[in-house]
Amino acid sequence: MTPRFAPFTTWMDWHTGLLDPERGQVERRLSDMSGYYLDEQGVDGGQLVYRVYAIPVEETGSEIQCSTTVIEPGRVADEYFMTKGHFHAVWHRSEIYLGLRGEGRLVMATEAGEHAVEPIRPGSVSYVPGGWAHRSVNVGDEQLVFFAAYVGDAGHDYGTIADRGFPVRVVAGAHGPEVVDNPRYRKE
Ligand code: S6P
Ligand code: ZN
Repeated sequence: MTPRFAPFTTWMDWHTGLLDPERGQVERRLSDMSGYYLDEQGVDGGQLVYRVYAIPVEETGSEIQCSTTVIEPGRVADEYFMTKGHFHAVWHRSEIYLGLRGEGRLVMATEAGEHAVEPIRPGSVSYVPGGWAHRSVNVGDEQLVFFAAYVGDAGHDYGTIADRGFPVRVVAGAHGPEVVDNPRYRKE
C-alpha cells in the first residue's frame, strides 16, 4: 500500500495560536454572527470576534483535522465573545480541545437539551464526545487561544445552533462569568 502523502510539520506559536506555514484562515466578525447574541442593539458589525487557523487535510475518516482558534476579548451587552458553535455533520464524531492561553468556557449541548460547561485555560484537555454541539467563549480580558483536533470527515452543522441556540449563555455577572438560561433556546 502506498501512503497518500508524506509526513509534515507545522510550527505553532503556543501564545498567539499562529501557525507556520499558515495554510488557511477563517475570520468571524460580529456582522457574520447576526442573531447569535441575545441583545445585539447598536453592535459594531466590523468588530473581529475570532479567527481559526487550520492545518487542512482531506476531509476523510482517515485523517485528523487540526486548527487553532483565537477569540478576542469582548462582549455584546453582557454576553462574552464566543464562536458560532456547531454539531458535527457526522454527529457521532468527537473532538479534543487543548487550552493554550487565556480563560474560557466550552459550552456543550445535546439535541435533547442536556448541557455541560467546562473550563478552557492553559493545560486544559477537553473531550467533546460525539453528539454534543460545542461553542467556546472567552470570559477573560486577553485572547483565548486553543488547539482542536477532530476526525477528518466530521464536517460542521451550523444550522441547528443558528436556529435553536444553546440552552445556556455565558454572561458577565457581578462577580465574574455566570452561566444563565437562554430564553431564546428552542429544543426542537
Ligand atoms: C472544529 C472545531 C473548532 C471550531 C472553531 C470555531 O470542529 O470545533 O476548530 O471550528 O473553534 O468555531 P465554529 O463554531 O465557528 O466552527
Ligand atoms: Zn467541532
